[in-house]
Amino acid sequence: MTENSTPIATRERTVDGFVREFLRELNFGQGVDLSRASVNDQYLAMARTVRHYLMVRWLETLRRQGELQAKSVAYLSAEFLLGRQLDNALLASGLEDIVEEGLSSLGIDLATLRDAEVEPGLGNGGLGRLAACFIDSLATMNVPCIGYGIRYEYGIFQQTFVDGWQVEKPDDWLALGSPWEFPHPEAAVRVNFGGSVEQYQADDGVVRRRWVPGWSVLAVPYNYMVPGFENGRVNTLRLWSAQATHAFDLAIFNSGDYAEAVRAQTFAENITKVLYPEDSTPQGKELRLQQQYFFVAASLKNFIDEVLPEGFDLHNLPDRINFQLNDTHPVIAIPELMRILVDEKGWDWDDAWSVTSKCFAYTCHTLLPEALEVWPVDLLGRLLPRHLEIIYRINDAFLAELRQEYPDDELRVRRMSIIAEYPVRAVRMAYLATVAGTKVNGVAELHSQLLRDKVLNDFSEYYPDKFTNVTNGVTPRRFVRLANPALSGLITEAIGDGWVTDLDKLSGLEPLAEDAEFRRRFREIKLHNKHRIADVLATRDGTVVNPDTMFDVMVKRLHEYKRQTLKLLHIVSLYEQVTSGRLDIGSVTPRTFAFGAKAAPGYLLAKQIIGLINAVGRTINEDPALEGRLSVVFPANYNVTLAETLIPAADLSEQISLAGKEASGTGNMKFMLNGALTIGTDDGANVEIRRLVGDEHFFLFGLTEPEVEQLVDRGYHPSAYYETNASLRRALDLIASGAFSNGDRAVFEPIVSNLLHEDRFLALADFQAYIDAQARVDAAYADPEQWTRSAVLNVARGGFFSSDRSMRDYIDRIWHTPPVPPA
Ligand code: AZC
Repeated sequence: MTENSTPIATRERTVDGFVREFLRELNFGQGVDLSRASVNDQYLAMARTVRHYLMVRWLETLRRQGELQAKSVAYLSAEFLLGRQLDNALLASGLEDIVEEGLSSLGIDLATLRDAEVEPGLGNGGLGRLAACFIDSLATMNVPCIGYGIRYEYGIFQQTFVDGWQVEKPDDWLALGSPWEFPHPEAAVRVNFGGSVEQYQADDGVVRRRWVPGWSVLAVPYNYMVPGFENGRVNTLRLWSAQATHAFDLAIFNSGDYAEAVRAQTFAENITKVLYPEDSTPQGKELRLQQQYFFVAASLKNFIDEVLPEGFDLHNLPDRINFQLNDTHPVIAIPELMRILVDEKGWDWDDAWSVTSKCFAYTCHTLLPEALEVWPVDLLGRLLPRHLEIIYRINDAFLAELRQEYPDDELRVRRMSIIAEYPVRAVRMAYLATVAGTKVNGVAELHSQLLRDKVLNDFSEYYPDKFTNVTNGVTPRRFVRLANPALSGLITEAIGDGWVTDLDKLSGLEPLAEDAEFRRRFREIKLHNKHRIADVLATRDGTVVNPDTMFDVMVKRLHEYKRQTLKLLHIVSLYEQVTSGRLDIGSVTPRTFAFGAKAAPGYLLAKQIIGLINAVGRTINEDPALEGRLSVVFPANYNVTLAETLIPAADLSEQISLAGKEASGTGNMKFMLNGALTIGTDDGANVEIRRLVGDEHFFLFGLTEPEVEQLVDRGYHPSAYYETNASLRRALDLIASGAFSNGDRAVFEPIVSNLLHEDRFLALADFQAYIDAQARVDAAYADPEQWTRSAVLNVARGGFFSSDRSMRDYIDRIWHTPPVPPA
């Protein structure tokens, strides 16, 4: 690196240097002076200043990448749930101390600026947040990676409560400025849709087919920095925004039809207008398929035309890139690459297939059959006619192969067809990804096993080597180092700071679980974190929580399979026993039950459950007899930012999905690493958490996956549990009586009757086991020394759940992309 190419970063890493840079940004970037600057002005200037410090590293990373042409990962994901950027950028660049001091010399409080940042909520939940953790880890591990996704103008909706019911508001996250992005309108690429396919005679005399699109839009890239932790590497996240090819029709405008004049523009820009808020029940909406093809087509084109050097021989593409498909959303990339190679480059089919089938790998994030995306062929054919043809041809070849392998098993062949025939003819995207991908992975051991043995069983028999597991992980930078500064300080004091990039080092804390003084400090930190969230909730919502209680926390999307209702039945049962006088409040472990959950706007039962949680919460919180001992908090709009203060305060982590339904979970890992104990079923990554931490430090309950299957096969009758279990009956009767709805029995009737007559996720079957496990929790909590010992061991044994480890597994098992040496 020459001296000239490092203007800011190396020369001005001092408090004075930072202050100068900051004031310059405030004056020349925001156009205000300090005395008149709003908090938002200060935040924007601050963000840009920090950005400058990373810039040299970013440019250097790009330059070296161009030079080395090392094998990279392109992480294709319709969602990146990034969370706030400022703190992460400060941490990565090692500027925290300088900045804090510099700002305070100007009379500015860094915390106030932090709070001014609106988080980019460009994802629904697990899968989107996982993508954000993964790109953080790859940057930190010096692995070349480019993230490709969608720049939604509106992210995941803002949740508010009106009388306890969820009301969604648009998430206008760009309204106050977006200092972390770099738009490149000059690098926009055209993405086509619709039209038809024609046959023509090419120059070489061969008859070929090509797409004659009906309409197109521009994809404008917005680049984001993805800084590694203190290693000087800055990878890129490229999010695409849709723009019309022509702004508007001047002739129509002049004739006075203003709405018509901008129609095309509005239509095009709708593609990236808003994130679909369905998590795990995709709606087969045309706009959603448009979004998927839009970002994937732009990304492939960008990679081939811009990232690869000129003249690159695409036969070598598999040596240069892995396109990782984050769930089925980007799977349309497979026929798109075939189309590019066959139609645009003129390759023959077999050559194109041989390259394409080496470039992609697919991660599945679900076990719910309804979450596996399927696109009706009439819709797909209308929007992407050539891609549909290509998919049919891929399927023809695949079925022919299968018939050779299974000559007498036409039933199996049909089962495995990429094209489903019922209820409508449709493309099964997971099957397409499995046929074309080099690998298919689940996200926890149990999940991968169930994929192999059940969901994709035919495929795992046919392609035994394709199937693998990579257990999820979370980034310790954001979810420990930043989210829990007090605990981080204690850990660093005990074992040094190497754990931030090598989380296995946490095992060094094991002996300290036996050290009374260490445990005392650990407890003190937990209490401190409870006060911290109590302050946040008091300021944000005016909610009062008592830090001197057990924090029992369940935060995740609202879904029946996750069983928030089971948690609720526990609470209602406790309340019922106390108010009916069968249980003395003095003998109840004081608890604060905390929920956080958004429901998909169209998921009515989930929204009712939110209403019920709030109604029960209101009743309990208003009961003077319970004051200070039992309370329920449900802060609206649970998001990454709230998670960062809530999780470090938790004592008990609720991971109570029905066994065999939660693919992995990642919240469970964040809680563990922040010293909460888990009450959980044998599901997803809970299985691995329990194995690592040990049975004595984990509260296991409930049916196992095979038991669930047996029970369902035998015929599950939830009402039988209601009839034979008195406390369950009393709890359900209390809800049904209208006790939480001013006597109105109709309000929560659908929830009660669903539980009694359907209960798809066996909440009633697991009720008693859950109550018993909660009694074990109470007993354990009564001994603070033993509890803290377990909590410390949870941290010490949680190193496996770093997303750095997940990335190593992807690299070893799927990508084979070695890190490049640091600059
Ligand atoms: C989630 C899974 O539900 C969760 O168990 C997992 O930890 C997470 O992905 C990351 O792998 N799934 C989703 O968010 N969405 C879909 C469509 O599965």
